[in-house]
Amino acid sequence: MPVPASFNDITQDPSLENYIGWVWYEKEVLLPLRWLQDDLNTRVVLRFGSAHYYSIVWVNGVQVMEHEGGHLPFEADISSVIQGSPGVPCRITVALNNTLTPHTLPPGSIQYMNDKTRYPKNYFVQNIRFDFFNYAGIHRPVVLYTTPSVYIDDITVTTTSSETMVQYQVSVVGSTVYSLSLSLRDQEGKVVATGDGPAGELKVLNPNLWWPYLMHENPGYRYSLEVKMQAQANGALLEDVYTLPVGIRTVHVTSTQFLINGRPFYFHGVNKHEDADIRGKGFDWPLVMKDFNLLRWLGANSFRTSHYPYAEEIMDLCDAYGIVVIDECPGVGIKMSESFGNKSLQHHLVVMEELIRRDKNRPSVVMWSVANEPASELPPAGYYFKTVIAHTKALDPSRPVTFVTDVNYALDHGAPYVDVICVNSYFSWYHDPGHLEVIPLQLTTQFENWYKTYQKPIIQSEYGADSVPGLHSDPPLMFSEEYQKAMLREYHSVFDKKRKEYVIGELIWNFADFMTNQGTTRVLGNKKGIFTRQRQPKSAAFVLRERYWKIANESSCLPPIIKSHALFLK
Ligand code: BDP
Repeated sequence: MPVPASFNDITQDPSLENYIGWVWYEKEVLLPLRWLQDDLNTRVVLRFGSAHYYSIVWVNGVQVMEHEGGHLPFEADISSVIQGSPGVPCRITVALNNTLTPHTLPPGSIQYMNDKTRYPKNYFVQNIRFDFFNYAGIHRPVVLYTTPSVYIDDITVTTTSSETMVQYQVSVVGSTVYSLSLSLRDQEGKVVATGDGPAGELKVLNPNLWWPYLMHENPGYRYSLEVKMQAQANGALLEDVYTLPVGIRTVHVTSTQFLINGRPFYFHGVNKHEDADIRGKGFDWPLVMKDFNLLRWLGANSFRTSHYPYAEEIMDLCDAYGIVVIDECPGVGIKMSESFGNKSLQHHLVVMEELIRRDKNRPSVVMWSVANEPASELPPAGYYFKTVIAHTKALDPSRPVTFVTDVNYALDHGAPYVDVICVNSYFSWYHDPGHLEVIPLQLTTQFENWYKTYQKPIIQSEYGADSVPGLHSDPPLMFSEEYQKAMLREYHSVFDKKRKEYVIGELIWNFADFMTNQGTTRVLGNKKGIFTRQRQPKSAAFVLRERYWKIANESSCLPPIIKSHALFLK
């Protein structure tokens, strides 16, 4: 089985495609001799970018770690297991289980079909309440790396632009006696600030701020923070050096605006999935680069990581290109009342800790989303979201927090705790199917109700319609490319009115068609993409492209270089 990849679509075996339960991976690798001999001062670490969902890992038959949940990295120090055995291959064994329970994220449940007249013995299905194929496998790169035995374990950086300070905190593990020196370099390699010790502030004169794509002619500017640690251990001088890209930017939310570096930011972007033919959710560089080229072609300045954290390599590109991210945890399909109990809540808090630890230093991440479309009308959702959101804010006071709702404004128990209202709606699709004419009234009412109740800015975090590429109909009928386009136009006319007031963003559902469970409403998956699963544009992509470039062009701070590009598009 290739790694990284989902295992589901690699073979011709339908039972592997829909497999639920344990799978095993095993590989032998030869390690450099010096890793195996230098047993005191070198630490060897085995790291997984992600694996779905529950993982147990052995090295040379010794269990070194277990981890609950996909989409996030986990690692273990394997030095003691491998050292002292030069020349012997290192055997890495992984057992993975993709069974979901009411307390995993996402939740799910196993249902045994006990009617012997209809199902074979021990027949069961896994029920999920989310709309994407439940791919499993080792989805992201697996690496072995080394550090000295005294090492930099973590760095936290926050930035404020008033005095243009970069605040840092460094944690070192392995000894309490060490020295730390820091230097911040600009993109020309010039040192612009220096510091020492485990915590402090670096002052940057006339900084180049990190700006979103289409908001500045040089978006995604990142300094480079070099952190150098030195320590004496076992008679040797140990040195660990880590270089972290740092974008200087601020984020603020008012009752009507989302401000990046003090300027109003309007999210014109997409929702995505990690999903493609054959590889499923497996990380794939050509696909990732194609997607970023399409985002830039589209004039999208942002996306939400619907409905789980994306690969770190993708997040690196967001930082570099200035693509703004609403970073969502895998809290999708939280519908059963059991999933609002203490066991689920504790796990949700741990997942937020893992996500924030991974992504806290990323300038592209401007907001955390703790869930998508939970049953937030259920009374326990109030305490549940109050707790998850408070915990998230305690871990990272520098960013706003939200969750994405499709519950009626008057019934939602989680909305009081969010900083930005993110609302999904499918007028003329799941409600009043075929009736495009209801959109203006229903969408306006939706916005007014939410705003009157909470006086918080609103993002239309999902809206969309399926279209089967190549199906045409005029007048527009559902599933044709024309219907998808017409639906967009109805929504856009309301957005244009409300973005003068308190609507701060629109994210289309979805960037590309994606695979789902089979069902009577899904034709080889969800077809709400503006691109096909193979990343070819449907007609709707051109409508959105024209709109996004027009919005960018209207923005007063747009530099001439982008304006001319926008003109060229016309
Ligand atoms: C929304 C969900 C999203 C679905 C979409 C749809 O958030 O995951 O794929 O509906 O049905 O409710 O297309």
